[in-house]
Amino acid sequence: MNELNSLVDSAHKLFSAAPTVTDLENAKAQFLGKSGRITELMKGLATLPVEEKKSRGAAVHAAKVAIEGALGTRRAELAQAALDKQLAAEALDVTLPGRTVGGGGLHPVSITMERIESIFSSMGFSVAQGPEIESDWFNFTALNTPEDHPARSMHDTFYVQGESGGAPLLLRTHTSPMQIRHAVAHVKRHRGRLDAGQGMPEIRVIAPGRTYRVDSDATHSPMFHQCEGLWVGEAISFKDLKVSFTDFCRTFFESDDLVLRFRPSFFPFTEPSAEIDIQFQSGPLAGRWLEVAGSGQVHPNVIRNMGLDPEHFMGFAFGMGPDRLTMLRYGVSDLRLFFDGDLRFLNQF
Ligand code: 2NM
Repeated sequence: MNELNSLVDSAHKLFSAAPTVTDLENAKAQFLGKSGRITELMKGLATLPVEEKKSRGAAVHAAKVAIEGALGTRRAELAQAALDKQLAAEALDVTLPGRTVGGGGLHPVSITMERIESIFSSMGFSVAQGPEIESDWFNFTALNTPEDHPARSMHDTFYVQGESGGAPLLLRTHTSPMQIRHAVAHVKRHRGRLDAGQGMPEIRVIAPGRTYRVDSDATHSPMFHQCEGLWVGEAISFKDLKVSFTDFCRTFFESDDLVLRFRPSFFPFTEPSAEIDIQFQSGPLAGRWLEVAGSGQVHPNVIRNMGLDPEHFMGFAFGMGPDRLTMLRYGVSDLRLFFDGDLRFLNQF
């Protein structure tokens, strides 16, 4: 191998071995710099005779071109390596899930409440909400509940300080007082037509909300939920109660073959009265009778307290416990789980 060839060869080896751009530029200086080997050889040409200068010049030039070529190749390799490294370091994983804000959710009993409201709304009922601190009049007296009824005892009802028009105040024990309020306002609004003998649009309302009783065990909480319903018109009968409530239960439990049983009972505010039991035909609760509501034809005294004449108006009412409906729908056996605020339980809904 002649001298020029081995010069090109050693440049090639040095360049290829240069790990960084700086090393490469230093190696370049050894050949192409001001006092590099090629530069020196170029300078040496000046002293040669013309003929030799020509052939020697061409050979040195060829060597220079080869060295520059090797330099360019290595520069490109190092630039590509630097780019690859940067791309790897700055890579974005576009398949990574985004950071989400922890989502809230409705309480299982709220889900049930909304479900009840939506089903009865679709049947033409309005939704009435009102005070949880009630007067003794709306909670008991207007509902035909006598002074000596056990529900009025200190053991069963939370009384609070203060009074309303001479009547004691208490935490409502059911949501029916709201239905009385709603009915009284409805009758007042249509007083003119009633007095002119033109009748009145029917009262069709449900009253969902919190209620309170002195009671606490696996199936009773001092605060619980109720949803009561009321439908009053000129000829709203027990048949309408059966049809409406059967429809509701089958929609609520998504079960077309659900069977209902109306079992004679007693409430001061209805006559006749009935407990409503349901029976699933399939699933884990199949075959058992499960109590879901109380109901009946509104007592004439209660119709009168709504401002209506019981000789011309009648209807039905019912009351159910959304807490119990939630337990049945989801298969929960201890009511207290709903009110302990344990997110490990609540997040399952
Ligand atoms: C029940 C059972 C039976 C009821 C009665 C009334 C009203 F306002 F019309 F008098 N509202 N709800 C009622 C009737 C409630 O709960 C077990």
